[in-house]
Amino acid sequence: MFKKILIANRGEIALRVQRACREMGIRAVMVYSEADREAKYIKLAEEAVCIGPAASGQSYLNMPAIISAAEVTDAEAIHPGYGFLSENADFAERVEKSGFQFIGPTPESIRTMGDKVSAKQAMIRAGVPCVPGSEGELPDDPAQIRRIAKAVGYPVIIKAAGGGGGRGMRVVHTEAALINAVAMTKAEAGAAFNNPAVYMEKFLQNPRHIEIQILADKFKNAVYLGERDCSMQRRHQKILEEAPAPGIARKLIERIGERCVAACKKIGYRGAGTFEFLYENGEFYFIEMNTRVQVEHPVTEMVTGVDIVKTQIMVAAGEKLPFTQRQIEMRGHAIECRINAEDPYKFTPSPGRVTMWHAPGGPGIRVDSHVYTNYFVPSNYDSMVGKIIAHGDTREQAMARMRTALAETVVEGISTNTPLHRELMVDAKFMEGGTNIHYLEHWLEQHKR
Ligand code: MV4
Repeated sequence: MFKKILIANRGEIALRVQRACREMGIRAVMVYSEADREAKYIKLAEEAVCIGPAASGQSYLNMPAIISAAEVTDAEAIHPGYGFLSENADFAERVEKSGFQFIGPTPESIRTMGDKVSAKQAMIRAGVPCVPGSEGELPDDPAQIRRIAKAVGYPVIIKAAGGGGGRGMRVVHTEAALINAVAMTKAEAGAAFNNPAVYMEKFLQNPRHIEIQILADKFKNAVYLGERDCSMQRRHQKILEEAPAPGIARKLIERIGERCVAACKKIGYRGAGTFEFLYENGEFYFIEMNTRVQVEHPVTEMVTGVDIVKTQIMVAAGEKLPFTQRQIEMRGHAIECRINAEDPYKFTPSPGRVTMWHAPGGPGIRVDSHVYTNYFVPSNYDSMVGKIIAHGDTREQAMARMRTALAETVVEGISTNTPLHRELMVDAKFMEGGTNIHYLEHWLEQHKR
């Protein structure tokens, strides 16, 4: 096992990985920007290295600074967390060329999944069901594009190969709008991702966003850890996630989970990964794969008892997965509320001094946050300041525990979205379960203030 790991991230996920290291007896080297100097997880770290000024381009995205920090501290591996460099294949490659283990998949896997056209082709070959659409990149010939759209059936969606997470997409309802939409998406994709390639899919009108968590080692062992329902989102920012997905038959999940595992084995995937699906009318359609640990990983940890971050580190060190699929059991239900430093209804960022932080507790409650009373939320980064996770034997119990936890939560000095979570937790449609990806935006429209 590694003796020392460098954690190339900040905030709650840096603390989450630091905790895994402590538990495993691994020394954690933290890196920080000038804006994060005062953070408690930096003060309490065994070792910490400043990698640059507040702007992430000069610190958390600064590859030479991070690799140098690993060199001077004699770390053996680098954990990228999520966001920042976590899905950057060039970074993973530079880490390994510098003699460190990247805690994640191979650069080739990251590259394949980063290009949404090659990702989809890999999944089709591996037998994972995908949204019907163009076979690969769209050709230039307008007549051919029209023919593909006609075969797929309107409405269609044009997506950038270099996009993902909702960036670089355009819905097309009629043939009259098609060619212009393709040209616009290509131009935007060329500018934004330096890659003008686009592809086409049937546009699903009211899907849910269901994702499958997998873990794989370097010996082609892989397991799936069930699913998460991440449909509650606004402008592609998830705000609440849960596991399992309400109302989806276990048999269906098992079938799709087994497909994901088979795909991992086929492509030689290693580490943690997430297969994102749209789910509509009882069918799963693959859209993208994430090659990192995700913000919402704790709901899966709560229902399976598997420590995803620890397992990521173990398999990166070359150990075998410590469990087989048969040993994975799902128990109860978990819900995660993301706490953001923002206006709860206008969504404008609310950075600044937290004059009071009181985190909830009690049975089934987990809080992943780096915040404490007197912490200063910098304006340079994402607004998420923590996550409250509630587990229960049933979804009803998880919701009841989450309501109690949200009632106990006190944050003063900045605005947070806790009031929004308190309202959603007593919303009739949410309580019923199974709301789709448009629900929150419609709800906000109807609850305007
Ligand atoms: C779609 C879709 C409907 N049909 N693809 C948005 C994020 C990116 N991961 C894929 N996205 C979508 N792809 C087809 N063929 C609708 C979305 C979508 C969405 C997906 C998941 C979660 C939230 C979403 C919000 C708007 C649109």
